Amino acid sequence: MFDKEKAFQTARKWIKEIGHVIREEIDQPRNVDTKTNPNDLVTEMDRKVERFFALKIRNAYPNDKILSEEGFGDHVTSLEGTTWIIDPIDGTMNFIHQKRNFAISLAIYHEKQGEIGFVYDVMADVLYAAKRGEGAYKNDQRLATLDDEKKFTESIYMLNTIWTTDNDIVDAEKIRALVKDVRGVRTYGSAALEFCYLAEGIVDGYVSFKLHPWDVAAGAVIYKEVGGVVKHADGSELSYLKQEPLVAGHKEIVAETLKHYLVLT
Ligand code: 2AM
Ligand code: CA
Repeated sequence: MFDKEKAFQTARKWIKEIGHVIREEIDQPRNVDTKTNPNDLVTEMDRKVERFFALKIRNAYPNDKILSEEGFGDHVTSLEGTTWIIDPIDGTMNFIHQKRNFAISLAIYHEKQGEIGFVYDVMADVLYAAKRGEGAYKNDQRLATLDDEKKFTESIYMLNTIWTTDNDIVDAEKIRALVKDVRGVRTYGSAALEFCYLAEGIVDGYVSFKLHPWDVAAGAVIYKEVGGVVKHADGSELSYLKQEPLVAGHKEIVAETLKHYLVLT
């Protein structure tokens, strides 16, 4: 049986525990390795945090699956049963260069539904959390439902500026048009935190084209609780099983983005 409240409390405790360790060790010297390209970074801390969660989950929930970034998880091909989707450090580049603006992202999906989402801004000690149907929280503060009125031209939009340069995934000319048409653009470097900023209502739209399930799964649960929309860039639902291009935001802003600006190549 899936005991949602117990899983929520247990995961919360683990996140706080390992978050404390990260803060304690933030100034230690780091070996930085690269993965798929010279800017795709990983440290011993990414692996240590993921290993921590994997051991805890395998011990307490031996029948559950783990979908995670650094290799301690399972080969997950469906979200049937219960799946923990984990990014031990989302925003590794920020972790290394800035020692802040990174997050632990942990979601629990049960029978294909995102039931629990946690995004922990470790250095700020801010925990964003949601249970499906029960609202989203920033620490103890319940986040308000999004305003109905939000104009695309008055929105603040998040995107990595790399997508305004020629690339194989999306028409960069359309993305440059989007940059001109919205009020302003921000890039924070952690997809999980970017979803939480959407949930707080301090930014209104978001596109990203190469995110993995662990970057997105927890933030999507949190954002949907305040009425946010999260879609595949072709307008369909995300699978949360593979790398996918996405658009997220206020309902009207997602509609406008899909209609005028997203041309996948
Ligand atoms: P990460 O730090 O867990 O790798 C930064 O723009 C956001 O994109 C972060 O959420 C980051 O997650 C993710 N990211 C970084 N490099 C990536 C890559 N090569 N492919 C896909 N996502 C990446
Ligand atoms: Ca990561």
